[in-house]
Amino acid sequence: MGKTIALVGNPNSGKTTLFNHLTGSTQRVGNWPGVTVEQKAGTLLHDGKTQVIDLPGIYSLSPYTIEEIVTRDYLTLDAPDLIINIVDASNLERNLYLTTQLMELHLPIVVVLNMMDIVEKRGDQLDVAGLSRAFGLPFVMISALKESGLEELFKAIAEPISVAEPITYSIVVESILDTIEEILAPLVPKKLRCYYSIKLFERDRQTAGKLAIPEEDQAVMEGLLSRYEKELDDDSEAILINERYKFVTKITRQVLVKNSEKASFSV
Ligand code: BGO
Repeated sequence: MGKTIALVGNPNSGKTTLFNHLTGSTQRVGNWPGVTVEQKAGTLLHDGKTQVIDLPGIYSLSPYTIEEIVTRDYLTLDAPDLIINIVDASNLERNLYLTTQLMELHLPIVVVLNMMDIVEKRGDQLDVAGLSRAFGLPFVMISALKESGLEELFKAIAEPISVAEPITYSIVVESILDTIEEILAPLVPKKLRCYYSIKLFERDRQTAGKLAIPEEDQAVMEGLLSRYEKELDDDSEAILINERYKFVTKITRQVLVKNSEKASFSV
């Protein structure tokens, strides 16, 4: 059987435009089973055999919208061979937040920086090698609208790509995640343990409901989480959201030089 690539990105990041270039007239449109969310699939024009699935546009993997549920269920249950994470490079910081979550799924990822024509028109400068180093992922610059960078993208996805590593959280968060992962060891396959431990840290009820965690282990997790929440005076989900944003903000500041900032700097 051929490989499967999943296209994942924020709404309006250019997913449909890229999907059209990748699959042309091979597209099939239907609905995801049981929900009225459109499902688009096609075959990669470049090799005529790889399946490309266009997943609903989302801002995070938290299950608040039906689109987020469809996308995260597909990524965790069907496990595509590769994620193409399409990022609106003209709105970098917000879009890269989703990338940090995708890195927790133990899947290979290529990040596509779309809308580079806008970045260039603004005169902003983006250090793509720096982004790639900081995230530990391949990044490719394209403009889906202008059809530039597509050959580089085809080359990148033809290369072997290793599984993404999650970002490193603060010491306390990492140590709580380690304990949750140990609790999950008999219940969840190794490659999904990181993702599940993060979901349990976030007190994601849907995930907790799927796992038969013994009561004494639930009490251990609850004790660790509530103590840390009290210490930081914040809920556990917000603690992780803050840490992800801090990571993304720090890197964005390092790799993006805005033309407007250059101008104000020289005044
Ligand atoms: C409209 N560069 C630029 N400049 N625009 C792009 C690029 C790019 O690289 N890629 C996509 N767009 P979708 P999702 C539109 O539709 O693919 C544009 O939600 C308009 N429409 O053309 O739909 C793309 O699937 C009227 O813009 O994204 C589209 O992820 C005026 O980004 C929009 C201006 O792309 C979203 C734009 C009637």
